[in-house]
Amino acid sequence: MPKKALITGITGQDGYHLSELLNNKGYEVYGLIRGQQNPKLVRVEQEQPYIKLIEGDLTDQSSLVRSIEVSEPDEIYNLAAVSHVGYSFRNPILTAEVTGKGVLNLLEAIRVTGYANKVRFYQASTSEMFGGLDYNRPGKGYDENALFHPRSPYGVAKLYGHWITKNYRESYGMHASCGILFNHEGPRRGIEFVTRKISNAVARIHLGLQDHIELGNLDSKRDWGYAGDYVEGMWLMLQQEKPDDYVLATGETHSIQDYLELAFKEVGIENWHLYVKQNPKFLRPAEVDILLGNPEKAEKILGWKRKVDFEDLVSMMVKHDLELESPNKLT
Ligand code: NAP
Ligand code: G4F
Repeated sequence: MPKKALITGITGQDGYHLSELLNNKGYEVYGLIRGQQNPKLVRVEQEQPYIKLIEGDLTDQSSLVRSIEVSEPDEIYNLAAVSHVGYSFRNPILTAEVTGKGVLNLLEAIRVTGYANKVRFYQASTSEMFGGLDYNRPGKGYDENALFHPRSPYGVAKLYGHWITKNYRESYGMHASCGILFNHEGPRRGIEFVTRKISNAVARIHLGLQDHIELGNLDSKRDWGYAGDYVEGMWLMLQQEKPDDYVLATGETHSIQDYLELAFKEVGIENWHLYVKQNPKFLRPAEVDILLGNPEKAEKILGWKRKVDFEDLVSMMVKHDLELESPNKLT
C-alpha cells in the first residue's frame, strides 16, 4: 500500500515542491484547496494531475475533519498560512485566524477523528519567530534554543502555531514536528516576495517591458535557500522515530542589495542603482533586520544539507523569469 499524505497550502510554493517530492517517492498525495473558484486550481490540475484535491479552509474545522476522513493520511503537512509579513500588518486578525488558530483547528480535527496517534504531523514554523533583535549571538546564528521575539502579526501567529503543535505533542503523544525554516525561494515563489519581485523585474527590464522596480527596505538581510532543498527536510522530519523541532537554513546571510547586485549582473547590468526606486509603501511598521540560521541539528540528525547556494539560487530565478517573460514565448 502506498503511503498517503495530506498537504494544506497545496497551491503555494512549498506545496508545489513537496507534492512533487512525495509523488516521486510513491505517495498518494491529497491537497487541501480553498475557495469556490480558486484561480490556481487550473494550474494545479494541469501541472500536477496526480494530486487528489479536497476543498477546505483552515478556518473551517468541519472541512478539515472531512479532509482527514477522505484522505486517511499517514502524514499531514500543514503548509497553509497567510504567509506575507507585510500583508499581516494590514490584516492582523485574518492572520491570527488562519496562521495561528488554523493550526489548532487542524490539530483538533486530527484528535477528534481519532488520528492523533495514527498520523505524523508537520507544522511550518518560521525564522520570523526569532525577530532578528538578538542577532549579537556570536558566530553561528539562530538555532532551536534561541529566544523568540516575533516582530509582526505573522510572526506572532506562527509562534502560537509552533507552541500549540508542541503542546499537542506533549499532551496527546502526537508525532508532531515543527520545521523552523529560514527563507526559501525559487521560481515558484509568489511575486509578492522580494526575491521573486526582483528576479521578475530584472527579466522585464532586460526585455524592455518595464523600466524600474520599486522596493522598500534594501538593508535587511536574510538567510536564503532553495525551496526544493527545504521540502526534503520536511519529509525527513516525519521519517524520524521521534518527533522534534529543527531549524533548516543555509548558515549564510545576504542583504537585499546583494540579491539586487547578482540579479542585475545576470543580465549584464553592473549599476543596479539606476533601476531601483525606494517607495515607503513597501516599508513595514517593524522590520526584522537580519536573519541567520544554524542548521547543525538538522544536518547531524536528519542528514539534511542544502544543495543550492545563494549565487545559483539568484541565477536560477532570473533565468526562469527571462524564459517566462520572453515575448517569443508568449506568441
Ligand atoms: P505560500 O506560497 O504563500 O502558500 C501559502 C498557501 O496557504 C497557499 O496555498 C494558500 O492558498 C494557502 N492558504 C492561505 N490561507 C488559507 C486558508 N484560510 N485555508 C487554507 N489554505 C490557505 O507559502 P510558502 O512559501 O509555500 O510557505 C509554506 C508555509 O511555510 C507557510 O505556512 C509559510 O508561512 C511557511 N514558511 C515559509 C517560508 C518561506 O521562506 N517560503 C519560511 C518559513 C515558513 P491560496 O493559493 O488559495 O491563497
Ligand atoms: O520577501 P519578504 O517579503 O520575506 P520575509 O518578510 O522575510 O518573509 C518570508 O520569509 C519568512 C521566513 O523568514 C517566512 F516565514 C514568510 O512566510 C515569508 O516567506 O521580505 C524580505 C525582506 C524584508 O526585510 C522586506 O522588508 O525584503 C524587504 N523588502 C524590501 N522591499 C521587501 C520589499 N519585501 C517585499 N515583499 N516587497 C518589497 O517590495
